[in-house]
Amino acid sequence: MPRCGIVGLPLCGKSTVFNVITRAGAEVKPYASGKTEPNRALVSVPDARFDRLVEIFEPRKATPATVEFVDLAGLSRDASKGAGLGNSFLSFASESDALLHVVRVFANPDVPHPEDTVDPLRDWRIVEMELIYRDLSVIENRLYRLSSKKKNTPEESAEVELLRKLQDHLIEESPLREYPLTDEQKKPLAGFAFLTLKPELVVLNLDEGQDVAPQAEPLEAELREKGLSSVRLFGSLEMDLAQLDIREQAEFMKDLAIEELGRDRLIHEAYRLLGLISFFTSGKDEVRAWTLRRGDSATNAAGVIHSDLARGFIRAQVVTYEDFINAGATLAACRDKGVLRLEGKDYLIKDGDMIEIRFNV
Ligand SMILES: Nc1nc2c(ncn2[C@@H]2O[C@H](COP(=O)(O)OP(=O)(O)OP(=O)(O)O)[C@@H](O)[C@H]2O)c(=O)[nH]1
Ligand SMILES: [Mg+2]
Repeated sequence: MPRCGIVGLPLCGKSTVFNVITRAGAEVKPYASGKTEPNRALVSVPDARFDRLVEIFEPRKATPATVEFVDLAGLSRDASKGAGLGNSFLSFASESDALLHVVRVFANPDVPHPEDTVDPLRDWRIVEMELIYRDLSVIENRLYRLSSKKKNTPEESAEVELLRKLQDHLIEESPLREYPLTDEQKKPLAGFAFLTLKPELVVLNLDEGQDVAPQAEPLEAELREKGLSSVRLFGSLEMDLAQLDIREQAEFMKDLAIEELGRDRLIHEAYRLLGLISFFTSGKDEVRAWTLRRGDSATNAAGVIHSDLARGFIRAQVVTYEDFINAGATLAACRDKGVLRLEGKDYLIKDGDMIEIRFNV
């Protein structure tokens, strides 16, 4: 199950953003809680194609794709040195596949700011620095252990050489994502779960009607330059909207002249950032969206459904969602139009493929 960890300074609105995404109702308050156990929730990925397939097949069961979101305790300055809830927080963050970094842009005088003033660019840098220091300490521990061995294997010597380079890079206060790593080099590094190698999406948490330009633009400019994505979100407002039913929500959005919820954009962007795609299986029993990594093959897809399907894989019957709809939304019509394909083991699954696995065990 892909997992997205929510990070940021204390009181920047992490639990608010978590509630917006998950509609879970986690506690949100204007003082630090000292809570270390993170809030977790599974979120269905909104997907209009999936909704349409459910309408067409009217299955007994409909199962959308899901991502787990984890709301962590606030990360203070010097957390990597053990300040605040520092290290326990950082170890939770390392279990995530991607980070959602929340930055406070809202003013709200009732909520104290750990750095006293609202300054999104500064705050983003403080947290980035903590992530960098955390990665540095992971490398230092590993180098220490390797150097205390009598003799290193050739693999270990190669590891030491690479880790030293990464260490220098981090000491320059640069995140590992900016270090040119080959795929070959990345593989053995996976076990370290480096925080600054994880994909990161920045959420600017602001108030509706707030003139954000002077506050948010320096950070947005910096993120553009670094190639990181960001999303603007009215945290408190969307959390309130998330409590309403669909019709009330639509009315409020009209009154406030809001065209699109940040929530859906945020979940889509997180899914894309995680490098994930969806494929569908559909029938009268169940319509289901399954999750794969971009670049996964037909046997990977079979294995996600059931290990037997991967073991006894013969062929995958594939039609793209668009072809299926354009052909008239039945498999027979797809067959007539010649858009139904039989693919082998190595076929790379595309986002939106509708699949049936032929197998024999
Ligand atoms: N005005 C305004 N207030 C907000 C917004 N987002 C959060 N707040 C307020 O800020 C306070 C902290 O919000 P939380 O979501 O609990 O922040 P947090 O980052 O989870 O806090 P910790 O977990 O204690 O670090 C609460 O009083 C929220 O109501 C926002 O977009 N606008
Ligand atoms: Mg919180």
